[in-house]
Amino acid sequence: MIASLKSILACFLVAAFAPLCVAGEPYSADPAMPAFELPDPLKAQDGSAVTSADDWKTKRRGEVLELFRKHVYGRVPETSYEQSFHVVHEDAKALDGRATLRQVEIRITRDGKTLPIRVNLFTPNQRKQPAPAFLLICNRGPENIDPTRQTKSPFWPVEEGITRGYAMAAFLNSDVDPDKHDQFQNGIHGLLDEGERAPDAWGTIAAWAWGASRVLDYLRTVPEINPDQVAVIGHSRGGKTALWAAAEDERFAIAVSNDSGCGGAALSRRRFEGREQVKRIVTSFPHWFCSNFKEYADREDDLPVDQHELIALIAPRAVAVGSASEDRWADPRGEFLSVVHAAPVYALFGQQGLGTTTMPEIGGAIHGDGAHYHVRPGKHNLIVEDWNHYWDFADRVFSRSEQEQSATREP
Ligand code: GTR
Repeated sequence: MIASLKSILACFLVAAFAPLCVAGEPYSADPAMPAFELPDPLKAQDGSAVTSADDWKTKRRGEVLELFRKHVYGRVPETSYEQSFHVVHEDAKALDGRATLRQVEIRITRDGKTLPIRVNLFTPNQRKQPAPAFLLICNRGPENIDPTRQTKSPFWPVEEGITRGYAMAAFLNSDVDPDKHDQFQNGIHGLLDEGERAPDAWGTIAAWAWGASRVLDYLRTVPEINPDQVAVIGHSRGGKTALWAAAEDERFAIAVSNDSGCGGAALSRRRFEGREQVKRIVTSFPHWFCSNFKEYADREDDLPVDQHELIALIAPRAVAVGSASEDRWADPRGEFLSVVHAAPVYALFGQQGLGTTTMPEIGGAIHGDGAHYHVRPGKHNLIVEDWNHYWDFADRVFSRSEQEQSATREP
C-alpha cells in the first residue's frame, strides 16, 4: 500500500516537474542570458524513459555517473595501494571534557612511498548512541581546523557542532593533492597515476573527493560515530568536491555544498556576464577537472550533463545547497535551480526534494524532503549561520529527537 502510494506520488511529481527539465529559463530576476535546454535526467542513453527508482538505480544512475567521470571530473585510476589508520594524538577530555579529540593519519602507501592524510576529529562525550558526523573538506589553511582550538574559525565551528551532538571531522584538501597545476606530479596523483594521462583521467577535485572517501573509511571504524550518518561538507571548491564525493561514494548520507558555484551546484548552461563559466574555470584552474572538460569552454550547451544531474546522483540521499546573496560569481539562482531540476529523480523515490520552484527571499531557507536550500545574506564564505542551517536539516534527515539533540548540550 505504502509502495503504491509512493509510486503515485512519484508519477505526479515527475509529471509536475517534467516541463522544467526541458524548458530553458529566463526567470524574471535573472540577468539576460541565452535560452538553453537542460539534459533530461530521466531519459536514458538508448532513448527510453526512466520511470522507476529501480530503473534509476540499475541503469540510468550509472550512465550519468560515467558521463560526469568522462566529461567533467575524471576517473579514479584502478591502481592498488595500501591504507592504514594511525591515531597520533588522543585527548579524551577535549573542549572542557565535552569531547574526545583524535588526530589521525591515514597513510596511503604504494611502492614504498606514503601519502599521509591528516584528520582532526572531535566526538561528543555525552552520547546515548553513536553520533552523526560532519566531515569538512577544508580548502583553506590549517588554522581553520585547529585541533588545539586556540584558533576558532567559523569555517569549522567545532564547539557548536559538539553542542548539537555532531561529531566534527576535517582534513586539508592539500594533504591529498596540491591546489596548483603541477602536471599531476605530486600528491595522490604522483602516487597512483601510471602511464600517459588520458583525457578522462582524474583531476584535482576528483582526487580531493577520493580523499574524502578515505577519511570516511576511517570514520566508519570509530565506535562513537554512526557509520550511516556521515555528511560531507565543503565550501566553494570544497563544495564542488563534496558533491562529487557523494556522487561517487554512496556511503555519504548527506552532501553539503556551500557556495560551490561553477562545476559545483550552479547550472553550467546559465551563461551570463559576472558569473564564472566553463571557459574561465578551466583557464584559471586547469588542474581541477579532467582535460575533456576544457572542450566545453563556451560550448556549455554541448555538455552531455548539467549540474542538476550531479545533485540527482545523490538521490535518494539528502543534499543541502547553500548560497550567499552577494556571491554572484557562484550564481546563487543557478545553485538553487540545480536542486529544483533534480526533483524528478527524487520523485522516483517518493521524495519531493525542495517541493517548490520558487527561490526563497534572501535570508530564507527551505528544508525540503531530501533536499535543503538557503540563501544567506552576505559574501562568499562558510560561517556558523550556514552550519546552523545544515545541522537543522541533518537533524530532520536523521530524525533526531529533541532528546538526542540535547544529549550533549550543557545543562
Ligand atoms: C574562485 C573560483 C571558484 C571557487 C572559489 C573558491 O576563484 O573561481 O570556482 O571555487 O575560487 O574555491 O574559493
